[in-house]
Amino acid sequence: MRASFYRNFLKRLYPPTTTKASNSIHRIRNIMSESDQSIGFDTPRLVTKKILAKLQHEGDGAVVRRGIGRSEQKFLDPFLMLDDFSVSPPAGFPDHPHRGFETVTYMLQGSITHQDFAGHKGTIHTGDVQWMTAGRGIIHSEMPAGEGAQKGLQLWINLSSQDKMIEPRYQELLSDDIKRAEKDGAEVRIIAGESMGVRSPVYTRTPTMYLDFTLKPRAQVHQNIPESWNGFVYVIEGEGVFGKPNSSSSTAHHVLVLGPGDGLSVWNRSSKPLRFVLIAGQPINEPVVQYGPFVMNTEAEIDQTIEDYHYSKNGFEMAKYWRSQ
Ligand code: FJE
Ligand code: FE
Repeated sequence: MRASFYRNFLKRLYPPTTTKASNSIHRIRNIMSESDQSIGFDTPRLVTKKILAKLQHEGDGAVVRRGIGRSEQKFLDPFLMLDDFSVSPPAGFPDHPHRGFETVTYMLQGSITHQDFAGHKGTIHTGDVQWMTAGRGIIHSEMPAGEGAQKGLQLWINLSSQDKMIEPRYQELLSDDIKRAEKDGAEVRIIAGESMGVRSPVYTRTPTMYLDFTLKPRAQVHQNIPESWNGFVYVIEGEGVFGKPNSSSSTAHHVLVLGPGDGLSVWNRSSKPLRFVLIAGQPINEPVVQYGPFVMNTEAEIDQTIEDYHYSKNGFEMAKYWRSQ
């Protein structure tokens, strides 16, 4: 079996540490804890591309580190954009539309208030997630709700042609409701998908995995990822070894695009915590035509969208007199 081959390969590189050869109980325990880390996959995914998300200005005075959606990586089907954002009042993302995809906002520090043209209003705080399906149309503002820098990640996930014009909807996950799991110094918050036998309740129209891992020094993790999906890592904090045990380490603010395989292995060999998100999704395999906040399949659909937005129709009806407060 290839899984056991890989496990043995790792064991050879990382033999269980024993201080005394005679200490057979320790030896057995160490071996067991290693196999507890059970690698449930056959083919480890390797990092095929490493991209530094440099700072740029967006919205009205906000700064973002764009990981996906920059020239080095325009698109990673089904992902259109990943921004690591920081906004301090009075900066923010004032009234703007979306059509044809989902935005997922995950707060890392502080709060953001969201208001939309259908009267929805809400504030998400550190650790909370807003999963917004824009569908046929949303116009909203996203503004900082506290003093100083309010930080988080915003991911844009494409919708398939049959879902682009669905009714908009929101799913809000409060920090306390986000399920966690922990194993041997590796903690995971499960925003979407499944990890360590725990599943998120979020419904993802485009099948998606969104996991937030924190590894203590010397911890490792082996996460399954469906073989046909595209995936990447974004390093939030610290330094880690991704893919294979002898690869060079990656530091904060890097996107690591993953190659083919059915799982990811990560090691924290540093003396500080390592925090990263692992995001993967089923590719849609359709043409993508993007015009700013509108993402459709054809130029004609983009022209139609611009017209709908301009004349407040086909989903943008509420736009006519609406302004955020
Ligand atoms: C947008 C420019 C933008 N990244 N991260 C153009 F800035 C935006 C936009 C955001 C955004 C909002 C938050 Cl809360 C976090 C972000 C870009 O709103 F939609 C377009 N079209
Ligand atoms: Fe937005």
